[in-house]
Amino acid sequence: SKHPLQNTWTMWYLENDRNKSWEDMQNEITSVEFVENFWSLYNHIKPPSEIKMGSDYSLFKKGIRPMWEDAANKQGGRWLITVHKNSKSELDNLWLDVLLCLIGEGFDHTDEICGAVVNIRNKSNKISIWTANGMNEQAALEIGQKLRDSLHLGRYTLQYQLHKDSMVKQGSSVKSIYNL
Ligand code: M7G
Repeated sequence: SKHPLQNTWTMWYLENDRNKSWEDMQNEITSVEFVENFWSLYNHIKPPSEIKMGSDYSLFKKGIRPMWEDAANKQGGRWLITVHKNSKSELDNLWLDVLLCLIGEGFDHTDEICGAVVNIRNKSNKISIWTANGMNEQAALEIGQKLRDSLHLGRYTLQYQLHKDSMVKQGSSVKSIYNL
């Protein structure tokens, strides 16, 4: 028999398209509620290092859209990891480890987790873990520390940014309110 996950998770793919609004570029791929279905999905799709420049994958709890505007994300923010461009396998391994952290629910404040995103960009790739309430410092820090420990982040820094700050940024970089 199959092994149920604690939550059902939805995978999204964003493909850059000048003729569409940002929201319309988001495509829901599928939802998984069993460990076995997660692996079928994972094995079926390209790793992040092989998808088009400008595209994203997102994995979010079912019912939460991977956007700032969703009620579950509105007050939230993200732990951001800026991934060096020089290693494809590092990006792919990090993304898989993040997915496993999410579906494995290894956090004390697991209800604060909304999802995770990987952005494939020219400048640098980004992996971020979105949480529900940026003002819940204790939860944010516990999640960040857990990520640091489980992902073997070594030289990478973790920066926590509020979505409300990302929304209004105009090219300039968004301030981070916590750093690990
Ligand atoms: P990005 O894809 O997060 O990072 O944001 P990038 O700057 O490295 O490409 C790029 C642009 O996508 C933003 O300036 C917004 O116009 C749009 N965008 C990104 N996100 C995450 C959202 C979102 O959650 N909601 C809306 N409405 N637009 C977004």
